[in-house]
Amino acid sequence: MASSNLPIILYHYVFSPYARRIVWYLTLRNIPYSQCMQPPVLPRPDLAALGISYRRIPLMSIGRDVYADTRLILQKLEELYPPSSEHPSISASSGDGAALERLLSHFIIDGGIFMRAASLMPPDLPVFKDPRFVKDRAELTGAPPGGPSPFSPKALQARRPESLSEIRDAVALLESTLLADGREWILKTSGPSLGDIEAVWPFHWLTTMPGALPADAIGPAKFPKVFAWIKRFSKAVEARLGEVGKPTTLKGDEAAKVVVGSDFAEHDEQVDASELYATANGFRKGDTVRVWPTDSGSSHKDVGKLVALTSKQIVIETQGTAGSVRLHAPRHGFRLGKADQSNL
Ligand SMILES: N[C@@H](CCC(=O)N[C@@H](CS)C(=O)NCC(=O)O)C(=O)O
Repeated sequence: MASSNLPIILYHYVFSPYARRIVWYLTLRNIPYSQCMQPPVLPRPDLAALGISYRRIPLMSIGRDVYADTRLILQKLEELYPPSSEHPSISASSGDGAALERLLSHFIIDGGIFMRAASLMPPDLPVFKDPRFVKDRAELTGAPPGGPSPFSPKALQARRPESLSEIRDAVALLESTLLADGREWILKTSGPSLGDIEAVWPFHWLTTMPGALPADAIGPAKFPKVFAWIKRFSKAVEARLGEVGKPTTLKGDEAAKVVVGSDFAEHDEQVDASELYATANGFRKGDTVRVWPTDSGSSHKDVGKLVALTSKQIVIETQGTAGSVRLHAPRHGFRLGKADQSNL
């Protein structure tokens, strides 16, 4: 269990749609945090100084624990900040609503909707003229070095028709099912909820990039309910952002000092002896292990001492020039290996 009066720092960059999921959640729940802005391409020395080689954005520190992956970050914030008058709940704690939150997360992230949305970034965006960006994103996706990048303007153009069809299908699903009865919010709540965050973010992102969606095929005329909902969501979070104000921005070394100088957010963490993966592979607390995501950014493997392995998370202790931290990764979408098994 995490504890709540520790400093929270979000490592991100403004254009990251994944990071926006966390910014919206923190904002809607009035949870104070600072931010440490990162470059959109590698290297990221602020994270390397904490001994972290995980390359995706965002990461979030709570005290001296650092969390990778928005799904684990949201789960930890839910634990850390139970509903109160200061931090009202925006999630369904059980039943159909909780199931829908999880299923929407799987649909959008594991079901490929986000990757399809990423393929719809307009190929003429200035960023695609930057060879560093194109190469960096090829590395992210595991494309063979030296080969064509899936994020070159040509490759994007080639994938566009198929991606448009997938995104249209997802928008049509929302229009004809969850939003069909004219409700304002996905889970029929009185304001935007976690269910809305889980469903809206890639579509919202696409509407912020002129030229990403052809208005006649995927726009308000064809899908009025979905596009009105995206606008409503955007307005509601902008209004909340205006009320709670901007977070403090810390430089990398300032952030590192806060992180390594803090107490841990989680205590008494253990390798759960009943975890099949631990018994089958002989993992013990203190083993030197490697952890990495299996879907993208997989060549960035974090090495450290195993602190905990449970049904929900893998925790390792990393060592960087600024000090050591505990890095947490969710079980879903991540793999744990022995540090000496370099063939994994
Ligand atoms: N499953 C991860 C995915 C995160 C992700 O892919 N983030 C993008 C930015 S929106 C990224 O890291 N891109 C490459 C980079 O910035 O290095 C999560 O939920 O946090």
